[in-house]
Amino acid sequence: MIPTQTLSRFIHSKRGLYPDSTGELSDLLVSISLGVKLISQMVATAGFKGLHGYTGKINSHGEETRLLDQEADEVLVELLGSSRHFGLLVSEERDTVITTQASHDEGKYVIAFDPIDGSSNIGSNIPTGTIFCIFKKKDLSRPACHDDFCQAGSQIVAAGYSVYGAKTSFVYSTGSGVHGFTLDPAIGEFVLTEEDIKIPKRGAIYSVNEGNTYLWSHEVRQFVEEIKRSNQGSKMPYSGRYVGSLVADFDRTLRKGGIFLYPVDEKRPKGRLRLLYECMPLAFIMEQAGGVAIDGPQEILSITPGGIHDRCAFIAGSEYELSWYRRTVHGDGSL
Ligand code: FDP
Repeated sequence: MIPTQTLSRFIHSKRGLYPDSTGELSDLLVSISLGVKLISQMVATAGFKGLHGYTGKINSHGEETRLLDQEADEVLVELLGSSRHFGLLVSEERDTVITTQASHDEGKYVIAFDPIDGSSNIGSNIPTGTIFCIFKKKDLSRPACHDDFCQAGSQIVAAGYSVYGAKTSFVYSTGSGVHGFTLDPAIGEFVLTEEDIKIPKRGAIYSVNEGNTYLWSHEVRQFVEEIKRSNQGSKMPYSGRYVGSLVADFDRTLRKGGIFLYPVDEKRPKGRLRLLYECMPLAFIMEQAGGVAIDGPQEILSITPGGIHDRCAFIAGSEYELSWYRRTVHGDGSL
Protein backbone atom coordinates (compact mmCIF):
# COMPACT_ATOMS: atom_id res chain seq x y z
CA MET A 1 0.00 0.00 0.00
CA ILE A 2 1.35 3.47 -0.86
CA PRO A 3 1.38 5.65 2.30
CA THR A 4 -0.51 8.65 0.89
CA GLN A 5 -1.24 10.30 4.23
CA THR A 6 2.12 11.31 5.61
CA LEU A 7 2.04 13.68 8.59
CA SER A 8 2.90 16.76 6.53
CA ARG A 9 0.34 15.98 3.81
CA PHE A 10 -2.32 15.29 6.42
CA ILE A 11 -1.61 18.51 8.33
CA HIS A 12 -1.69 20.56 5.14
CA SER A 13 -4.93 18.86 4.05
CA LYS A 14 -6.55 20.07 7.30
CA ARG A 15 -5.65 23.71 6.76
CA GLY A 16 -9.00 24.26 5.02
CA LEU A 17 -10.65 23.89 8.46
CA TYR A 18 -8.99 27.13 9.54
CA PRO A 19 -9.69 29.85 6.96
CA ASP A 20 -7.36 32.35 8.69
CA SER A 21 -4.50 29.89 8.96
CA THR A 22 -1.07 31.11 7.84
CA GLY A 23 0.41 27.62 7.75
CA GLU A 24 2.75 28.49 10.62
CA LEU A 25 1.31 25.99 13.05
CA SER A 26 1.49 23.29 10.38
CA ASP A 27 5.20 24.05 9.86
CA LEU A 28 5.75 23.87 13.59
CA LEU A 29 4.21 20.46 13.91
CA VAL A 30 6.34 19.19 11.06
CA SER A 31 9.47 20.60 12.82
CA ILE A 32 8.50 18.88 16.05
CA SER A 33 7.98 15.62 14.21
CA LEU A 34 11.52 15.95 12.79
CA GLY A 35 12.81 16.32 16.36
CA VAL A 36 10.84 13.24 17.33
CA LYS A 37 12.39 11.23 14.48
CA LEU A 38 15.88 12.27 15.59
CA ILE A 39 15.17 11.39 19.22
CA SER A 40 13.64 8.07 18.20
CA GLN A 41 16.90 7.21 16.43
CA MET A 42 18.90 8.28 19.51
CA VAL A 43 16.75 6.13 21.81
CA ALA A 44 17.19 3.12 19.53
CA THR A 45 20.99 3.48 19.39
CA ALA A 46 21.65 4.90 22.88
CA GLY A 47 22.93 1.56 24.25
CA PHE A 48 25.90 1.26 21.94
CA LYS A 49 26.61 5.01 21.93
CA GLY A 50 26.95 4.95 25.72
CA LEU A 51 24.01 7.30 26.29
CA HIS A 52 22.22 5.26 28.96
CA GLY A 53 24.34 6.69 31.75
CA TYR A 54 24.09 9.82 33.86
CA THR A 55 25.48 13.30 33.20
CA GLY A 56 26.51 13.77 36.83
CA LYS A 57 24.19 16.81 37.06
CA ILE A 58 21.04 17.23 39.14
CA ASN A 59 18.07 19.00 37.51
CA SER A 60 15.75 21.57 39.11
CA HIS A 61 13.54 18.72 40.38
CA GLY A 62 16.43 17.22 42.32
CA GLU A 63 16.72 14.26 39.90
CA GLU A 64 19.91 12.94 38.29
CA THR A 65 19.83 13.61 34.56
CA ARG A 66 20.73 11.05 31.94
CA LEU A 67 22.92 11.63 28.90
CA LEU A 68 19.94 10.76 26.69
CA ASP A 69 17.76 13.39 28.43
CA GLN A 70 20.45 15.96 27.75
CA GLU A 71 20.97 15.00 24.09
CA ALA A 72 17.22 14.96 23.37
CA ASP A 73 16.85 18.35 25.05
CA GLU A 74 19.65 19.80 22.90
CA VAL A 75 18.05 18.48 19.69
CA LEU A 76 14.70 20.09 20.47
CA VAL A 77 16.18 23.36 21.70
CA GLU A 78 18.31 23.66 18.55
CA LEU A 79 15.55 22.67 16.15
CA LEU A 80 12.67 24.64 17.67
CA GLY A 81 14.81 27.57 18.77
CA SER A 82 15.92 28.18 15.18
CA SER A 83 12.45 27.76 13.64
CA ARG A 84 11.68 31.49 14.10
CA HIS A 85 8.13 30.62 15.17
CA PHE A 86 8.78 30.24 18.89
CA GLY A 87 9.68 33.25 21.03
CA LEU A 88 10.47 31.15 24.08
CA LEU A 89 10.90 27.50 24.94
CA VAL A 90 10.51 25.60 28.19
CA SER A 91 12.22 22.24 28.61
CA GLU A 92 11.88 19.89 31.55
CA GLU A 93 15.66 19.73 31.52
CA ARG A 94 16.31 23.46 32.06
CA ASP A 95 15.59 25.56 35.12
CA THR A 96 14.56 28.72 33.28
CA VAL A 97 12.83 29.65 30.02
CA ILE A 98 14.99 29.55 26.90
CA THR A 99 15.18 32.67 24.76
CA THR A 100 15.34 32.13 20.99
CA GLN A 101 16.40 34.29 18.05
CA ALA A 102 12.71 35.05 17.51
CA SER A 103 11.98 36.29 21.06
CA HIS A 104 11.77 39.92 20.07
CA ASP A 105 10.12 39.80 16.71
CA GLU A 106 8.26 37.24 14.67
CA GLY A 107 7.92 34.40 17.19
CA LYS A 108 4.13 34.19 17.67
CA TYR A 109 4.18 31.04 19.78
CA VAL A 110 5.80 29.56 22.86
CA ILE A 111 6.32 25.83 23.44
CA ALA A 112 6.88 23.67 26.54
CA PHE A 113 8.22 20.13 26.23
CA ASP A 114 9.51 17.12 28.07
CA PRO A 115 12.21 15.77 25.70
CA ILE A 116 12.30 12.27 27.24
CA ASP A 117 9.41 11.29 29.45
CA GLY A 118 9.91 8.09 31.43
CA SER A 119 13.67 8.64 31.83
CA SER A 120 13.92 6.18 34.70
CA ASN A 121 13.05 3.44 32.19
CA ILE A 122 15.99 4.34 29.91
CA GLY A 123 18.19 1.31 29.37
CA SER A 124 15.41 -1.18 30.14
CA ASN A 125 13.94 -1.38 26.63
CA ILE A 126 10.67 0.01 27.98
CA PRO A 127 8.85 2.75 26.02
CA THR A 128 9.74 6.38 26.66
CA GLY A 129 8.40 9.43 24.83
CA THR A 130 8.31 13.18 24.18
CA ILE A 131 5.43 15.49 25.19
CA PHE A 132 4.76 19.08 24.10
CA CYS A 133 2.21 21.88 24.12
CA ILE A 134 2.08 25.16 22.24
CA PHE A 135 0.48 28.46 23.23
CA LYS A 136 0.08 31.68 21.30
CA LYS A 137 1.67 34.70 23.02
CA LYS A 138 -0.87 36.57 25.13
CA ASP A 139 -0.04 39.78 23.28
CA LEU A 140 1.40 39.48 19.78
CA SER A 141 2.67 43.06 19.75
CA ARG A 142 5.28 42.52 22.47
CA PRO A 143 8.26 40.17 22.86
CA ALA A 144 7.52 36.71 24.27
CA CYS A 145 7.80 36.54 28.06
CA HIS A 146 7.52 34.09 30.95
CA ASP A 147 3.88 35.08 31.43
CA ASP A 148 3.00 33.50 28.06
CA PHE A 149 3.40 30.12 29.76
CA CYS A 150 1.01 31.15 32.52
CA GLN A 151 -2.13 30.43 30.52
CA ALA A 152 -4.82 27.88 31.33
CA GLY A 153 -4.71 24.63 29.38
CA SER A 154 -7.90 25.68 27.61
CA GLN A 155 -5.72 28.19 25.69
CA ILE A 156 -3.45 25.50 24.20
CA VAL A 157 -3.35 25.76 20.39
CA ALA A 158 -1.66 22.40 19.77
CA ALA A 159 -0.35 19.54 21.86
CA GLY A 160 0.97 16.07 21.28
CA TYR A 161 3.29 13.28 22.25
CA SER A 162 5.37 10.53 20.77
CA VAL A 163 6.07 7.07 22.13
CA TYR A 164 9.40 5.35 21.43
CA GLY A 165 8.47 1.71 21.76
CA ALA A 166 8.00 -1.29 19.51
CA LYS A 167 7.10 1.41 16.99
CA THR A 168 7.56 5.18 17.10
CA SER A 169 4.22 6.95 17.17
CA PHE A 170 3.20 10.60 17.03
CA VAL A 171 -0.20 11.73 18.32
CA TYR A 172 -1.34 15.35 18.11
CA SER A 173 -4.33 17.64 18.28
CA THR A 174 -4.86 21.23 17.21
CA GLY A 175 -8.31 21.30 18.79
CA SER A 176 -10.26 19.41 16.12
CA GLY A 177 -9.79 15.78 17.06
CA VAL A 178 -6.80 13.61 17.86
CA HIS A 179 -4.79 11.96 15.10
CA GLY A 180 -2.22 9.18 15.36
CA PHE A 181 0.77 8.47 13.09
CA THR A 182 3.36 5.71 12.96
CA LEU A 183 6.92 6.17 11.78
CA ASP A 184 7.52 4.06 8.69
CA PRO A 185 11.28 3.38 8.88
CA ALA A 186 11.38 2.41 5.21
CA ILE A 187 10.60 5.96 4.09
CA GLY A 188 11.47 7.90 7.27
CA GLU A 189 7.99 9.45 7.40
CA PHE A 190 5.12 9.44 9.88
CA VAL A 191 2.10 7.85 8.21
CA LEU A 192 -1.51 8.31 9.35
CA THR A 193 -2.65 5.19 11.20
CA GLU A 194 -5.60 6.52 13.27
CA GLU A 195 -7.76 9.49 12.37
CA ASP A 196 -9.97 11.07 15.04
CA ILE A 197 -9.09 8.79 17.97
CA LYS A 198 -11.87 8.48 20.58
CA ILE A 199 -11.44 6.94 24.02
CA PRO A 200 -14.03 4.28 24.93
CA LYS A 201 -16.66 5.60 27.36
CA ARG A 202 -15.70 2.82 29.74
CA GLY A 203 -12.66 0.54 30.01
CA ALA A 204 -11.36 -2.46 31.94
CA ILE A 205 -7.89 -1.28 33.03
CA TYR A 206 -6.66 0.85 35.94
CA SER A 207 -3.12 2.22 35.95
CA VAL A 208 -1.38 3.46 39.08
CA ASN A 209 1.89 3.01 40.99
CA GLU A 210 0.53 0.79 43.78
CA GLY A 211 3.82 1.09 45.63
CA ASN A 212 2.38 4.38 46.89
CA THR A 213 -0.76 2.78 48.40
CA TYR A 214 0.11 3.64 52.01
CA LEU A 215 0.89 7.25 51.09
CA TRP A 216 -2.57 7.82 49.54
CA SER A 217 -5.59 9.30 51.29
CA HIS A 218 -8.17 6.90 52.64
CA GLU A 219 -10.53 7.85 49.75
CA VAL A 220 -7.99 7.09 47.00
CA ARG A 221 -7.20 3.76 48.65
CA GLN A 222 -10.91 3.02 48.78
CA PHE A 223 -11.32 3.81 45.07
CA VAL A 224 -8.47 1.51 44.04
CA GLU A 225 -9.89 -1.25 46.27
CA GLU A 226 -13.35 -0.79 44.74
CA ILE A 227 -12.10 -0.88 41.17
CA LYS A 228 -10.21 -4.10 41.88
CA ARG A 229 -13.25 -5.73 43.45
CA SER A 230 -15.92 -4.82 40.99
CA ASN A 231 -16.32 -4.41 37.28
CA GLN A 232 -20.10 -4.31 37.14
CA GLY A 233 -21.60 -6.18 34.23
CA SER A 234 -18.33 -7.92 33.39
CA LYS A 235 -17.22 -11.41 34.44
CA MET A 236 -13.62 -10.30 34.82
CA PRO A 237 -12.20 -7.79 37.32
CA TYR A 238 -10.32 -4.70 36.14
CA SER A 239 -6.75 -5.41 35.07
CA GLY A 240 -3.86 -3.43 36.54
CA ARG A 241 -1.21 -2.07 34.12
CA TYR A 242 1.59 0.36 35.06
CA VAL A 243 4.59 0.91 32.80
CA GLY A 244 5.98 3.88 34.75
CA SER A 245 6.45 5.96 31.59
CA LEU A 246 3.56 8.40 31.51
CA VAL A 247 3.35 8.51 27.70
CA ALA A 248 3.03 4.72 27.48
CA ASP A 249 0.44 4.46 30.27
CA PHE A 250 -1.46 7.41 28.82
CA ASP A 251 -1.38 6.08 25.25
CA ARG A 252 -2.79 2.73 26.36
CA THR A 253 -5.51 4.44 28.40
CA LEU A 254 -6.46 6.61 25.41
CA ARG A 255 -6.88 3.62 23.14
CA LYS A 256 -8.37 1.06 25.52
CA GLY A 257 -10.16 3.26 28.06
CA GLY A 258 -10.18 2.93 31.85
CA ILE A 259 -8.29 5.17 34.24
CA PHE A 260 -4.72 6.39 34.84
CA LEU A 261 -4.05 8.02 38.19
CA TYR A 262 -1.15 9.74 39.90
CA PRO A 263 -2.89 11.43 42.82
CA VAL A 264 -1.40 13.62 45.53
CA ASP A 265 -0.01 11.66 48.47
CA GLU A 266 1.65 12.16 51.83
CA LYS A 267 5.11 12.66 50.27
CA ARG A 268 3.92 14.59 47.20
CA PRO A 269 1.23 17.00 48.40
CA LYS A 270 1.29 18.81 45.04
CA GLY A 271 1.45 15.64 42.94
CA ARG A 272 4.34 14.01 41.08
CA LEU A 273 3.88 14.94 37.42
CA ARG A 274 4.60 18.33 35.80
CA LEU A 275 1.65 20.50 34.96
CA LEU A 276 2.91 22.49 31.97
CA TYR A 277 4.66 19.90 29.81
CA GLU A 278 3.11 16.63 30.99
CA CYS A 279 -0.41 17.02 32.41
CA MET A 280 -1.70 19.95 30.34
CA PRO A 281 -0.79 18.58 26.90
CA LEU A 282 -2.09 15.12 27.76
CA ALA A 283 -5.29 16.58 29.25
CA PHE A 284 -5.82 18.52 26.01
CA ILE A 285 -5.46 15.30 23.99
CA MET A 286 -7.69 13.39 26.42
CA GLU A 287 -10.51 15.94 26.21
CA GLN A 288 -10.23 16.13 22.44
CA ALA A 289 -10.64 12.34 22.38
CA GLY A 290 -13.81 12.55 24.50
CA GLY A 291 -12.21 11.64 27.83
CA VAL A 292 -11.68 13.47 31.11
CA ALA A 293 -8.54 14.75 32.88
CA ILE A 294 -8.60 16.20 36.39
CA ASP A 295 -6.17 16.99 39.20
CA GLY A 296 -8.77 15.75 41.71
CA PRO A 297 -11.31 18.49 42.30
CA GLN A 298 -10.77 20.43 39.06
CA GLU A 299 -10.31 19.93 35.32
CA ILE A 300 -6.60 20.10 34.40
CA LEU A 301 -7.37 22.47 31.51
CA SER A 302 -8.88 25.03 33.90
CA ILE A 303 -5.61 25.37 35.86
CA THR A 304 -3.20 28.24 35.14
CA PRO A 305 0.42 27.36 35.98
CA GLY A 306 2.08 29.67 38.49
CA GLY A 307 5.57 28.48 37.55
CA ILE A 308 6.96 26.55 34.57
CA HIS A 309 7.93 23.49 36.63
CA ASP A 310 4.81 23.26 38.81
CA ARG A 311 3.73 19.78 39.80
CA CYS A 312 0.21 18.47 39.71
CA ALA A 313 -1.93 15.41 40.42
CA PHE A 314 -3.21 13.75 37.24
CA ILE A 315 -6.20 11.46 36.87
CA ALA A 316 -7.33 10.81 33.30
CA GLY A 317 -9.37 8.39 31.27
CA SER A 318 -12.88 7.30 30.34
CA GLU A 319 -16.00 9.10 31.50
CA TYR A 320 -17.26 6.10 33.45
CA GLU A 321 -14.18 5.49 35.59
CA LEU A 322 -13.53 9.23 36.08
CA SER A 323 -17.05 9.73 37.33
CA TRP A 324 -16.57 6.79 39.71
CA TYR A 325 -13.27 8.30 40.96
CA ARG A 326 -14.89 11.69 41.56
CA ARG A 327 -17.78 10.14 43.42
CA THR A 328 -15.56 8.04 45.69
CA VAL A 329 -12.71 10.47 46.29
CA HIS A 330 -14.42 13.87 46.10
CA GLY A 331 -18.07 12.99 46.71
CA ASP A 332 -18.93 14.37 43.26
CA GLY A 333 -19.72 12.19 40.25
CA SER A 334 -20.78 14.95 37.88
CA LEU A 335 -18.75 15.56 34.74
P1 FDP B 1 10.34 9.61 34.88
O1 FDP B 1 10.57 10.27 36.22
O2 FDP B 1 10.99 8.28 34.75
O3 FDP B 1 10.64 10.54 33.71
O4 FDP B 1 7.11 12.42 35.28
C1 FDP B 1 8.07 11.55 34.92
C2 FDP B 1 7.71 10.08 35.11
O5 FDP B 1 8.78 9.28 34.78
C3 FDP B 1 6.50 9.64 34.28
O6 FDP B 1 6.82 9.34 32.96
C4 FDP B 1 6.01 8.43 35.03
O7 FDP B 1 4.63 8.18 34.85
C5 FDP B 1 6.30 8.80 36.47
O8 FDP B 1 7.34 9.79 36.44
C6 FDP B 1 6.74 7.60 37.24
O9 FDP B 1 6.73 7.89 38.57
P2 FDP B 1 6.88 6.73 39.70
O10 FDP B 1 8.20 6.12 39.48
O11 FDP B 1 6.77 7.49 40.98
O12 FDP B 1 5.74 5.80 39.50
